[in-house]
Amino acid sequence: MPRKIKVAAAQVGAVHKWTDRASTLKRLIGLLHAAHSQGAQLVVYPECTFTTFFPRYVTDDAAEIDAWFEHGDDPSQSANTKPLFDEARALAVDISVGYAERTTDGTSYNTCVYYSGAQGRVLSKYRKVHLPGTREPYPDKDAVNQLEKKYFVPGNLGFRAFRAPSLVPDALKKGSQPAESTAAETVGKGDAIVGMMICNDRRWPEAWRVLGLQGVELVLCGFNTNSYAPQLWGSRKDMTVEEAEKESLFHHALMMQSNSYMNSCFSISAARAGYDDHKFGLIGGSSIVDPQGHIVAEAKSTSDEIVLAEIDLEDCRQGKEKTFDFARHRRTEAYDLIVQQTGVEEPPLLD
Ligand code: CDT
Repeated sequence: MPRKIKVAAAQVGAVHKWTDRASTLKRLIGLLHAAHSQGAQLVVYPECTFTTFFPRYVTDDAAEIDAWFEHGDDPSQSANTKPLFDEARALAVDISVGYAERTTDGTSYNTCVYYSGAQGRVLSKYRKVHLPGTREPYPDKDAVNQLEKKYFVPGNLGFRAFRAPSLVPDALKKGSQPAESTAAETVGKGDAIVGMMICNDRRWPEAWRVLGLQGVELVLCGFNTNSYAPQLWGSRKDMTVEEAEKESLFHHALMMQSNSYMNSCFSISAARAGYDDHKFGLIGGSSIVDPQGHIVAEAKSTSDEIVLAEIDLEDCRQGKEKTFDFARHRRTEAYDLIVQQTGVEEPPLLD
């Protein structure tokens, strides 16, 4: 039984430090309209969508830092961001959007929410677990900093999958299945099972597997990935800027394709791309990947761009029922180190 939906990544090009929020918001709403006019039911935006990617800057100025954050629990009600959510509601389009969250108790997270346009409310929130980079700036003044450990704390919500109610037509709902049907007979027939992660999380197979174990069918991931960052990883010091950007894009595709395949799910990734402040390069490569690991749609630019595809969630079934039927093939008794140990412990040296 087909479960077809039309989905989009809204790639967002350069947003400079001096770009005013109102003009960025206008671009985001423009992208929403462009996606909607092509039939998109769900639009995925990047990480920290509403501002430039500020963890590259070094400051202790509280007012400057405050201005990068959305304050409070619900960005659909916060003055800076509400117009995007209101537009999603008016168009009845679902959106997933990343932002810097400052909670009412003053804690800072790198967050995204899933907002149902049809229901006009946030259905799920995710806070970034894997914060890359450093707490202190690099001594090398020319290095591009990634101070996420300074500006955020690790997310405390885990990787929770949820059902998005308005995407799949004729989805099986609770209580609507025949009384005698077993749980196995309802699998793969309900509303879309969605999971979210943010940027660096996509490099960690543990994150994908936790979602995979909840039957995830669609993983959404907004990102800001440097095209040249030899001080971090992914681009060696001896690489030219062009080679490093190619390598960074290769790794992005590699992780979206391999993890989608190994968890038999679709994925949508949305980049903040281009040259922020005309000097900080971020890769594009926003994509939609299918459960066999193939890229079905991909950005052609590093500017504002809609990447759109019609996908059939039924295509997740083949992998989930065969090669990656977790219930039949996983061997948890062999995986204890995964949760008992964080860093590497090598076997002892030989005599
Ligand atoms: N935003 C974010 O998490 N970026 C990291 C570091 C990029 S540096 C090459 C990422 O994993 O893409």
